Amino acid sequence: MQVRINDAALQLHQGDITAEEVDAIVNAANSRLAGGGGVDGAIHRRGGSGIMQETNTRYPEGCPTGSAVITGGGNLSAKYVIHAVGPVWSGGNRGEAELLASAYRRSLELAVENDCHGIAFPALSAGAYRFPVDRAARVALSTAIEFLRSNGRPEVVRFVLFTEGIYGAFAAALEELTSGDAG
Ligand code: AR6
Repeated sequence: MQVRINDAALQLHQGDITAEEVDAIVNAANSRLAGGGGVDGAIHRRGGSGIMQETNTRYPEGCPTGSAVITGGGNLSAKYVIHAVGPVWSGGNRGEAELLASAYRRSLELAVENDCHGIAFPALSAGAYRFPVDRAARVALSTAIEFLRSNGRPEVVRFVLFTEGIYGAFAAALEELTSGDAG
């Protein structure tokens, strides 16, 4: 599924983000940048140990929740990995939605600053961090749409959703957010 926002494309794919051939893939990291399970484990396994060496050297203090940092892509097809730290869901009254939006925004800014034409995101916080997937989808997509409307870049913003269920939630949210748009 794809919608156009200005000159950019916002796309939804189902699959494994580690195989993506875009300039930057986004990792759902933790604030210590310590690695873990889920998409984080998959990226470090496939990308090799150089990625963790780089985060340790360049970002020894880690990365605050709601922000992101960038490294090279190691053995991945992607040139860069952007390590974004989404919030742990704890009921919705602790600024989780704003922190999640901020993690997406900072990732998009880093992509533009590093001349990335394409960026691929997983559903940040929607796994181990338990953010309800429908809400996570609305936050993710509305943040990307707003960013593309203001900046027109990156040219391709792709969400790579691991399961059919999560893909379905993103598709429904995208439909809802763009219904009434010219295209
Ligand atoms: N490609 C795309 N999406 C994936 C992949 C993959 N290869 N593998 C899992 N997902 P999670 P979080 C989906 O738990 O909730 C880690 O331990 C998954 O189905 O990876 O932000 C970190 O170190 C889900 O929809 O990230 C942190 O400690 C989405 O990616 C913590 O988990 C996010 O799930 C971060 O938790």
